[in-house]
Amino acid sequence: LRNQDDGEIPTVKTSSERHHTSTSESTVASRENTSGLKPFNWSPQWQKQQETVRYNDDDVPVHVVEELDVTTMPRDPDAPGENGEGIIDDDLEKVEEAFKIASFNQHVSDQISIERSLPDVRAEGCNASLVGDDLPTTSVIICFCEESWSTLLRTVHSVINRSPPRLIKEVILVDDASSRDHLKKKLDDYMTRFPQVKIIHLPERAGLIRARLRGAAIATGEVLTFLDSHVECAVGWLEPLLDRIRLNRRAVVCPSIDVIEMRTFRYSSSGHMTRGGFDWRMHFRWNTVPDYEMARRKTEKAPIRSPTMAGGLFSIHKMFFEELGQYDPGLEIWGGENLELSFKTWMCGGTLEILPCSRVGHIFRQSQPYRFPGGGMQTVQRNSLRVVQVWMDENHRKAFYAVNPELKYMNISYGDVGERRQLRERLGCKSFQWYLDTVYKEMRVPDLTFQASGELRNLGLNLCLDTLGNTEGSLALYPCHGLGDRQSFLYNWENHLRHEELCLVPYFPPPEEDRPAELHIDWCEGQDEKLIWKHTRKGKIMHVQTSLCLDVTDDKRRPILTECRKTSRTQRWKFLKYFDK
Ligand code: LR7
Ligand code: MN
Repeated sequence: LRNQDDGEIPTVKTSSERHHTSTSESTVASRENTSGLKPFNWSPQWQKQQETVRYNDDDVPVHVVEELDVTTMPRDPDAPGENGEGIIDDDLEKVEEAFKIASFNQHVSDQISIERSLPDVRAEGCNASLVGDDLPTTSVIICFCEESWSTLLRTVHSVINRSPPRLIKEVILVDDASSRDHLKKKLDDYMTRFPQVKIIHLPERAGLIRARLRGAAIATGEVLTFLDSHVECAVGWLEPLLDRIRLNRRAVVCPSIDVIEMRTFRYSSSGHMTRGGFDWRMHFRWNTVPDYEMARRKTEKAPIRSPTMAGGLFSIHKMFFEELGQYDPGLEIWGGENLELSFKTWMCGGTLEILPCSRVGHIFRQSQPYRFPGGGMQTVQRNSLRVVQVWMDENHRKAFYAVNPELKYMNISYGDVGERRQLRERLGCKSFQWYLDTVYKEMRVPDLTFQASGELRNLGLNLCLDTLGNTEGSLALYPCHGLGDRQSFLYNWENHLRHEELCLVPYFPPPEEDRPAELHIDWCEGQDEKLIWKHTRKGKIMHVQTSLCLDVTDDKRRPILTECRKTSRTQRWKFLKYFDK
């Protein structure tokens, strides 16, 4: 793998062996001997595709897959869910039950064909794009734990129906010790209709990271393509991914992840304007593609360089995956592995891109149908710590701990990272600062001069301020859990109270409602005066503009602002950690 395809990515692979006198098109059948391609058409009939071979300016054969219009099918186009339509489910009891089982509306999913049609939401020009006729083969690896029947089947069917068969070396299903009956013999029996599907049932829960490693270990394709178990691959999804890797074997590529709405199962485009980032709590974030990256790209369909990937859906050359040391096998259950792979891809000689021509829908949900044996937040934090310890430089590690002081106090054991650090050394990877400067220029390393940070405890009630996960609107009081996250706040030298990049501001209900001012979380911009708080040694937190003090409602549930009193138990607050200037 080394010494190949380094440096700038070529646009088209040149070949001197091929000589053709014209750039005319012909069907595969008449060119079969020169192209090595066979026409392929696969079920179901409404997705029949025609393949033609064309020659580019360098006279290199490239093929283009021309899909029939997948939105017009011989079956009933008004059937539920077709063309990615959603269903409004009125049976609220069933919906509630479905959410309990699956964390999404399984009841609606069960009403939709497992081979439903989808709208074509690719960027402009994608359907006429050319890809090489010597694409590498891929093994598609899908890990699952307690997945619903209809969504798992829809995932597998969409892979098989919408991928050229010759490119799919195999589909590997890794069952991460699920307990549900339909994921055992019933699944094995069902899948016998697809000779290319292999199933591994893990006897013990491995977590998605080690489950993927198990799948990768038996994969025989040149490229590994990972998918979540509740996705729908759209027409033409695979060829662009494999083509980027054909051109550069250190390219790691993600499809654009469209949204399958968890309540209605409506498929909707996520557009062509987002890429992956992260924040200093080590949470993955979607960001708008910044101007410098927009300027570098010449067309809407051009690959988007992305600092990070969401984690679930991507293709990587098997050799590059191995060169990078695969995933850290010390990562448990869920989380962190997406940032690990993103950081090292960039820092150790690769590129990470999102392709607007490759579309895969994913069901985004708010909770999980499986258990976290070691606790959800604890597991994710431990994983994040391993990634931080290995891939960040000294000053970034400091920044990380400053923003997350709880993690220092909790003294989480993240295990031995010596081997992973050696890997970074051995590969001669670039620094974390290089990575930020080169591919994530808009990312700021936090200014470490806070006055205070960590949980904000009400001393009168011994409860902590909590965002409840809200990114705007009201806050709450909750028993202190000491895990940081939603209970983690910063007080900087500008006298702003912050949670991540958001600010705490007073909210005044309309006067006729006759309620006290509340504490809300909101964007920081353009509010100036409104953002200033004064935190005294005695524990008061006073909003300077209004001279009101941070207090708590009588039912002890919500933070409010009241007249400052000389002695008041509930107006006393304390941060976890205080700093000198
Ligand atoms: O112990 C487990 N074993 C598993 O096999 C836990 C999970 N899994 C499976 C699970 O059945 C699913 O297929 O792993 C997959 C991912 O878990 P999800 O779907 O419950 O979580 P998610 O979609 O929020 O996960 C996102 O973040 C994860 C961090 O570890 C992984 O990187 C997921 O692959 C990733 N999913 C995506 O990137 C899809 C887009 C979502 C976003 C943003
Ligand atoms: Mn998922």
